[in-house]
Amino acid sequence: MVFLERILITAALPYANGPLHLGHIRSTYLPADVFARYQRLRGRDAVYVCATDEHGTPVVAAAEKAGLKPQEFVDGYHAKDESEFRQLGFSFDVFHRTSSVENRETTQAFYDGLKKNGFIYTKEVEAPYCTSCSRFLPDRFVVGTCPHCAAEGVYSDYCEACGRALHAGELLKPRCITCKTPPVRRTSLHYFLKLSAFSVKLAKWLGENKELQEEVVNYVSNWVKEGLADWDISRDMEWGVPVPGETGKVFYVWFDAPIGYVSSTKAWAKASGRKWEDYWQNPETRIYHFIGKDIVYHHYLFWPAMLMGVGGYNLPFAIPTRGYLNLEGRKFSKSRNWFVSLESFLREFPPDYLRYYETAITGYDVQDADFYWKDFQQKINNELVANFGNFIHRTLVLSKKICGSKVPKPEGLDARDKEMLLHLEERKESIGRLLDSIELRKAQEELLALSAEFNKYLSDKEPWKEKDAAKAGNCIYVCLRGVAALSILCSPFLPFTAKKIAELLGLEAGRPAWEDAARELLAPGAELKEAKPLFEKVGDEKVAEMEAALRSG
Ligand code: B3M
Ligand code: ZN
Repeated sequence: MVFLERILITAALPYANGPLHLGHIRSTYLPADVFARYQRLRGRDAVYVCATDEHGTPVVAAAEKAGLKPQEFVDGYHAKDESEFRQLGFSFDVFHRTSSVENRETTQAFYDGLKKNGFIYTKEVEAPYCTSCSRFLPDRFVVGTCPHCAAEGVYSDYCEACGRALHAGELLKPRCITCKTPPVRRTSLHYFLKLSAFSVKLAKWLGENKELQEEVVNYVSNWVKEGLADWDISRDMEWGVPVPGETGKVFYVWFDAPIGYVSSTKAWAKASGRKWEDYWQNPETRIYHFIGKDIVYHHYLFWPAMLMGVGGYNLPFAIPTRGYLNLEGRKFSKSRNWFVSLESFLREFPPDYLRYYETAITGYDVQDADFYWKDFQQKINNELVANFGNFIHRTLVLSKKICGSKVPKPEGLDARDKEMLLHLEERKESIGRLLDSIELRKAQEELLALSAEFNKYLSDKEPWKEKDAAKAGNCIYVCLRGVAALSILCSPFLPFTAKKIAELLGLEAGRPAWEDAARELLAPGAELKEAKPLFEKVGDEKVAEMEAALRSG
């Protein structure tokens, strides 16, 4: 197959330190999946890469709490995350892990390249050390007060309140996370990446790349103007990618995590006989990193600087960034039990319900959104079921009644019939344009607008009352064209539903066939399957049950 375009899509690598919840899905994995599925349907060479992020102090702290070795601990979450993601239909070409051999080798190669190019230096630094735990306390082993915004309970590497990455020693009033002792200072040799050397290049790249989200570029550019401090990329701990030539030192998790995008691509390429270099080093490939707004600093500054510093790599083409999801007006919090895990959602509802709802409440911007059970119910019942599902079901029921479940042959279509067929072509184009520009919510709205138009057409035409058999047949024929088109156009958003519709129509599901959506896919005379409703409404009792479960904790 000759591919017209090559695209690499990544979703932020989930930390293997806790269960996935509904909030994780919205900002990255779902939008990236909708985009990847669409790109493949267009026949483009699109690869969707993800992995678990398995290093860092959060993982070690969680493993210690669970009484497990870090490796055993992350093995569990790697398997669990992958299985839940697959249940939601996320079509990763590879779901790898940062504790892999590929990631260790690639990280060390990045380090070698940066060192060779003069961007690494070492320096003795004073680092927090806990005398009662007898260890250095990097990153999340220390909590304290943010020096920029004065927020309390902040980890020493990143402030969730103001979104700034913090440097070693900056945190005020530090305490050991395990035993609450204020740490003492001990010197240790640390490795630094000369981030300051990239200020000019980064500012230029941010200013010139029109695909980057403007609102994000605006605040990131301010950080560059404030001046970029060099970045401490080593840690005194055992769990991580070892710094070559050292013992007891590993790279900072944020150094090896984005390299996980590259190493996962390598693992995939090796397994599928492809070349990873085509994706990372051929300048014609477009790289899209889907992220949440909490990791802007790392993706708009650190990562491009690393790529620039090593040389020979493509820079990100776009970094679609989205806000947080709240739950019924409050932040998701596992510790406060304000939480709906993916696992518990999937026990109750079909995966496409979550896909539909979260796409419906997520624009291409950094606005936060809220998951409300009542809103979820309303959108599923009034939009997905009453509009989209209803049109498809009505059409199939009427096809049986009026045409004996055979696709009718069109004869002398009238102006309205023809107009509907034209609509299909137009909507296919406009939905495609929106998807290409990552306006996923708008694209899904157009999909629903299309089924609403067809519902109206069917209601206006009333083929069940029509005495003229040819006219009634024409209406069914046009509606079936609509159903067939919807089965393709909905598949990036609702892959499970798309498959069901294709089965009802006797179409082969999952072909790269976006271009065919508005064509005659069902030959007159073709047999249709027995109509079955695609969806069930979300009942009031179920909503009450979910709300009660949340509030009882
Ligand atoms: N592991 C998870 C997060 O902060 C973090 C992302 C890494 S992406 C290279 O969302
Ligand atoms: Zn301690």
